[in-house]
Amino acid sequence: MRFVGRALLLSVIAAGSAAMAAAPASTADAAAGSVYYVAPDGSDSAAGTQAAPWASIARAQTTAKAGDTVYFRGGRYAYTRANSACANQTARVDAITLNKSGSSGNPIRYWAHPGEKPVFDFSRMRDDCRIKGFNVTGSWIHLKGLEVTGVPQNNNRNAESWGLWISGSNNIFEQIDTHHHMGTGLFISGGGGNLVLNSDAHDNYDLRSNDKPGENADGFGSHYTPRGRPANVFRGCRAWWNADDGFDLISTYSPVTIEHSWAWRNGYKPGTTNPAGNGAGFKAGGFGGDYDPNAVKHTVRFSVAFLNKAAGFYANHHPVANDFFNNTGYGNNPNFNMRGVDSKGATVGRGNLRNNIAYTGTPTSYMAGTNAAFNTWNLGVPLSDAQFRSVSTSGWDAPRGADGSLPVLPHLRLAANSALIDKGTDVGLPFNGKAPDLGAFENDGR
Ligand SMILES: [Ca+2]
Ligand SMILES: [Ca+2]
Ligand SMILES: [Ca+2]
Repeated sequence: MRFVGRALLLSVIAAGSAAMAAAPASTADAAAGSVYYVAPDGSDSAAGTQAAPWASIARAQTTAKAGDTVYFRGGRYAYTRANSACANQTARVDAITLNKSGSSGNPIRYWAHPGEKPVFDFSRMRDDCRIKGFNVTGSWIHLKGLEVTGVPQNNNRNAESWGLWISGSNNIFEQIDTHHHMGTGLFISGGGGNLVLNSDAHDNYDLRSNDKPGENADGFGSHYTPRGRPANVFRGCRAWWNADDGFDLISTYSPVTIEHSWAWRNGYKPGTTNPAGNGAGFKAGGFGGDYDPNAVKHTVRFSVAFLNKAAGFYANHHPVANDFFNNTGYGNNPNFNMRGVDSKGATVGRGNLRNNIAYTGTPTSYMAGTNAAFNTWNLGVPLSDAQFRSVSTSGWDAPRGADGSLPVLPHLRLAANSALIDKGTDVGLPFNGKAPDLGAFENDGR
């Protein structure tokens, strides 16, 4: 646990000042502000107290201000229509609009009541245009413990709908379970300094997209943020069985850090091995294949990709070299694809790769031009199932810890006598023993 704590501390520092400022909100215990309650059987004309809760998040937002906490009781919050009409069949509407901001150190908190599971169910919405379940345009908002499901596509004239759409900044999305949408689970579009923490996105499938079914439903996305904004950070997140990609960072001009996150079986129709969309585990940038002089470096570290339809870790024609440190790719096609683009538009390998494991499947592609060292394919270390405590690909969706932390599984962790222990090189991140190990899970010596 000590190792994890140090890793998180360094991660927060690396994520930049905005993320540092946001961090205390996730651990704040005593809200200085007022506390309100919402329940599925509440009433928006009630007082918003625990004894007389409101019924809707919209009602709560009209009263809650910076520093306040709104608790949601367990149960189902079902939506059947958006909060505005579709102007036409390709317009965008919201079920829920969060447009009221908190402030630095005093977010507005929309939290599950401790030990309870509020479920926001949008599956019965019939609006005939593109739908955002949650549209978060405000900043300094902290959502925690909410399940978000079922945003539909109700015509075939568009690409995807979205579970959560975020254009605000400095928000925290913690222990969010976003799934079974006809589009991306959580989609950052233009915001910066957002932290997505210990959240899951799975089984998303845009079966009515007009380009091609399955082409647009990613688990998590970060796109279109202008240059110069603080990093958006994904930490402790899992993305599985999304029809397109697990994590997708195409077309963004501010940095993204993904760490301690897992992606598997993306690119398939959920629950099957029938091909659907692109199928990258971590798609780290790119601009539709073109060179873009404003590209910035993204970071993917301490993360695992396995059994994705396409690449586990993919540069996606990114113009600059991203950092890929201490990741594990298992059974992807290939595990690391560093296909980048140079200023003349020519294909070239782009990536800084250290301490990574590529095991089974195709190890790598487009490595010419990368800066790669101390990875399994550079070192010639022995690779076999015996190097790991387990190579199981099931059970990765196990329940999280009470604090939202990832389940601790033996899968793809190094065996006690593994030849991959201490074979890495110091990249400025925490490690145990005399050197970093290879892969996503540093051996703790036990
Ligand atoms: Ca796609
Ligand atoms: Ca995608
Ligand atoms: Ca070590």
